[in-house]
Amino acid sequence: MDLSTNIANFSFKNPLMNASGALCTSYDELNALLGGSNSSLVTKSATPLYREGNPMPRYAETPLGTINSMGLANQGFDFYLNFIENNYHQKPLFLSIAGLCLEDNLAMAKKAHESKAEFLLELNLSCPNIMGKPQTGYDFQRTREVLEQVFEIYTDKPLGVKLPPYFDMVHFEQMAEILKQFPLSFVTCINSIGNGLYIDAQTESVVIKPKDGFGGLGGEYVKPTALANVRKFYELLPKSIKIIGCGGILSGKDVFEHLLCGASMVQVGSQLMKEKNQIFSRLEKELEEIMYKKNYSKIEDFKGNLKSL
Ligand code: RRO
Repeated sequence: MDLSTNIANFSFKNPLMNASGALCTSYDELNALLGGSNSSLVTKSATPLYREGNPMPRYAETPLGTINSMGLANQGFDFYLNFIENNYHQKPLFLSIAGLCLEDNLAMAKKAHESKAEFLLELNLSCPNIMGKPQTGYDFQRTREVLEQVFEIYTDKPLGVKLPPYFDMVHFEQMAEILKQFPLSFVTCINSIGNGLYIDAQTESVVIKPKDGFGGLGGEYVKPTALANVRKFYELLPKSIKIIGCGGILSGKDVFEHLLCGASMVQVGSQLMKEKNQIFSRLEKELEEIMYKKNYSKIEDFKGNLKSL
């Protein structure tokens, strides 16, 4: 079975990687992802300097997924770029950045541009957990300005954006019109569904501390929203912009569904947190079994081929 896939000039031996934020903040976590059967990894979204993040508890597991409000807790950009520079020969790697302002994104993009390492850059336009800061991806004009300025300095390496979920056909179309105008290599759909509220009836309390319990939802809750976003952007964007599917992947069947909607790769977040890195070999095996039963020998045999009625 051939599970290989491509984004820009990078080849991946299978379509499996972590979602940014899931087990990719510390050196030990990143090192474990480097050794796993996932073909690639993405680092925790970085800011120029170390950030402590929001007060704890700021992550909770629920029966159908997870809720988080980490608040961009990370080691700082130089730590992640350094990790990539030391390890990019081992696997194709993604570096994620999420500046709190345009200047921060430009400063990090400039350093990434100047690095001799080869990697893909994922620009996170969709962090839902910074108090007082709306998600860039929900402000269409701002998204255009950010991309205009980033592409002025970031010209050589592949660049993609991590998008928030959209829920309206007009919003899919407006965002696609903007994204089309840039030489993006990929878009990642979706970040967590922002500002959900999970509560515990027994204790009559919220389960995470920041923002009175409001946080980003991931896991089973979000799969239909994720598939809708993957599908719509696959249809609306030129085929040179690959889709990375993220949201609700618990099994090989979920991976298959994302690929069928048009994803070239998939990212695993909540279920990676719950099950740890061994999930990747299970997902790989389950995807292979589904492909075998359906007589598919490679991803191109079914990628994007979702049928309408
Ligand atoms: O750090 C976070 O709170 C966070 C980020 Br940057 C993000 O993009 N998505 C998310 O669910 N949490």
